[in-house]
Amino acid sequence: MWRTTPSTDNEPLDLTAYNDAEAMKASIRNHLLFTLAHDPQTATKMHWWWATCMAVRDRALAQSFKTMRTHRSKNVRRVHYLSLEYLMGRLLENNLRNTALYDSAKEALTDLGQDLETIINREPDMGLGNGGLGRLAACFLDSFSTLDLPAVGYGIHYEFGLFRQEFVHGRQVEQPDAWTREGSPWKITRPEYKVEVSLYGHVTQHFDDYGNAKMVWENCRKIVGMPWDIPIIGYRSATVNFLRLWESRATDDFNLKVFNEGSYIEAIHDKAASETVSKVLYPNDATESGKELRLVQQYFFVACSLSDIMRRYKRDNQGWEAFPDKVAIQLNDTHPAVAIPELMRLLVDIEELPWEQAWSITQRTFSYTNHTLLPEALETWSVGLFDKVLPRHLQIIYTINEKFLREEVSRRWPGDISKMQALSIIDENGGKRVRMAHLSVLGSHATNGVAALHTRLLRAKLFPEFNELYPGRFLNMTNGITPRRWLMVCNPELTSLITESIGDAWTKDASKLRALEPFAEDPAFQQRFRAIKRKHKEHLTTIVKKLTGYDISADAIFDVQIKRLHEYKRQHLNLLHILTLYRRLLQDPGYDMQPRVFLFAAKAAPGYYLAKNIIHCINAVAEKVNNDPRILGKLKVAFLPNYGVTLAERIIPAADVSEQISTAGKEASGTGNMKLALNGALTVGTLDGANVEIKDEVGDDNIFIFGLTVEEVEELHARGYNPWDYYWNDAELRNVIDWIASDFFTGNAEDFKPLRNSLLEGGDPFLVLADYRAYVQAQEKVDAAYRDTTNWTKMSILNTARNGFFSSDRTISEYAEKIWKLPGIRVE
Ligand code: HBZ
Repeated sequence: MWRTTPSTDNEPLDLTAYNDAEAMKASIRNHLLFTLAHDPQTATKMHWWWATCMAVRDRALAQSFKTMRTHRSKNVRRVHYLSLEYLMGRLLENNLRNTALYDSAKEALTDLGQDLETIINREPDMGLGNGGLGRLAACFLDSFSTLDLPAVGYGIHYEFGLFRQEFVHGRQVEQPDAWTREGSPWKITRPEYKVEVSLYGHVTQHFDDYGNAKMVWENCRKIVGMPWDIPIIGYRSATVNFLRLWESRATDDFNLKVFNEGSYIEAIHDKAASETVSKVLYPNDATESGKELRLVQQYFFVACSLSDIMRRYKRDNQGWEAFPDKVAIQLNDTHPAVAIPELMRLLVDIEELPWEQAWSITQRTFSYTNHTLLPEALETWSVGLFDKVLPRHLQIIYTINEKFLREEVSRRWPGDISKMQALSIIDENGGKRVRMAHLSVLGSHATNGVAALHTRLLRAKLFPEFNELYPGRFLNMTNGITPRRWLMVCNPELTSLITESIGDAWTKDASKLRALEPFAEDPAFQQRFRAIKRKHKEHLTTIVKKLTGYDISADAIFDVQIKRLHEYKRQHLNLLHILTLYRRLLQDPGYDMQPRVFLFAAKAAPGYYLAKNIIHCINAVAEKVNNDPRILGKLKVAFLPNYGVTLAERIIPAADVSEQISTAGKEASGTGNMKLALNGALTVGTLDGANVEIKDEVGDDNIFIFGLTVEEVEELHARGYNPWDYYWNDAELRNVIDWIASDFFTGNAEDFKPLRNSLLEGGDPFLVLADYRAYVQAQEKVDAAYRDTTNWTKMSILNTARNGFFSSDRTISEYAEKIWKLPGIRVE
């Protein structure tokens, strides 16, 4: 019988004996009846989903208590991952597979007259992120627990995650994503750990009895951070860590105010304003908008998290000098960088440590990951806005900067004003702004890039002066993805084939996938590998039909580009190639090409006009191409709406070709490139981001590389790039560009003028025209290669075998060893 209490009151809860189908069944039934108050007869799929999640959650919590006891009794060092975004996707299947409860849950539900797969598909995606950066954070959480590392993830409990995307006449329309409207069985509120946060107000200098000056931040507005915890279950590991998400609430004195002053309406208004802070995720994945609410969000979550970290530290330790020995804090880009002046404020103003000691503690505590080189994506805040929202923090930043310029920069480069300007945290060019990247490099002991090429450019182009000053501070940590979600969960069939062939050691050490290499030319293995791909392609055809109404054939090459929509990612280069094929087919119906389906999925930032124009154009081309009987179904195009983690899990195992075609030097790493290659898709890519390392791993014969290199891009810009040269020198290119600007696709020649103009009059900032011919040629090689089925399958298998390096377990092990100095801790 299923019991909910431990046998002895003070023993750690042990539910490992309750993992069979019978126990799971009892557990699911009990939760349905007594947690959800539903009779199995009237329960909906939503209730069954909740009950199943709760049954898994019970077991995870039992393990989390053991984890907490172990960590606390050993007073362990922990890493605290600060990220404004976590793109978690669905959790039930992942948690079932990680805990090995999948089969018993399936059997239990079948006994209860339910179907596990249907229940799994009932879960809404937890989409609290924009793209790669947020998904990386989610993969890292999986690796923390899997590797038994003591870790806490901190973030914001957004009420609305990334918008839901719909198409209306081919144009993107945004709808709110109320992911938590029905609550979530995974999140547990912890009111006992709520935190009060101050904002706005002003700073005054006070003097104590001895005449010592002290800065006091007063007349602040207060809000409360309420924590929600989500258990993070690793793969076959005993460690269950937590992701702690802060929700903003009004302070308790709001109630007093209502009662005392009779200002009911004003009080309710203030309450609503407080609760706005965690309301919605900002949907920009590159350009920074500089909005006040965004800065408030950043500070709110940082202040809550640091207060929580310090509470835990004080509980188990004495004195501040040992703080960096127990606490490592990783900043996921500059979004949480205000943590640096916040820790300084807490140590200097509240704990009354001397400045120099506080600064040393701060630098030893933080490390910072940079995710972009794009100048428009580097976060800066106007000094005026900063002063209004966080006046004391601005003072602290000024002090940090003055000391740095005086004690370090002018000592190293006496009298060199240009070095001062290059290094200063404050950008003085046209309205003073705080450069968050400079603050992050300065306030931490390590700054890392996310792929080898990106880190090289970080040192050479973005932070050359910092690199001269602190040569050891810049490290590379090539990104990775969790092989649990991106192979075991999304492709269980391939998972079984691999394990059957080489054993299961690869699930914890993905580099062991190399053992598959000898199977690459084995006809029996090849045949099974192909059958699995085929099955996923067939499944995807039904999804495409449902989402777009288009019929596609699983016989065609599935060529996919799935990522945020941005000019630097060059979805429009892909589009020019599609139009090239379309024209060739119209001019010569016998044109010999392998049937191909081009699949896109991408959200555009709501204010990014050109990105939305590109979406509209791809949809218009799809509508024309898919309904044109003249091309005999050789070409199909579909733009799948509302890209997210779950849709990615369906597309990736079905892909033959992976489009990774950013302008060299612009994509920091990419992680979709890794997911697709791991599932056997062949990459068509530029030498950008982690593509370079994927090429090194899989070998030149198993990837299609094309286009300008970073150096060539630089030279071209230096010579003076003129897209018109390419336009006039390449008739086929000219024809497809002119076609875009004709009335052929929508009946209105104005519709795609913005796109056309960006490529010509607009100067083509991302060199689409310069790379066009090389790209078309690379695609011709893909077409030819696909005709040799045996060799294609071999290449595909080698991609699976040789992508183990890109496991987030490897990435996190490197962070733990080189940056955090964080040992794993065995939990019973
Ligand atoms: O981070 C991405 C990079 O573009 C990609 O190359 C890399 O693989 C990935 C993980 O390192 N960056 C983002 O996804 N960035 C954002 O989503 C973002 C979100 C909010 C912002 C700015 C950027 O204000």
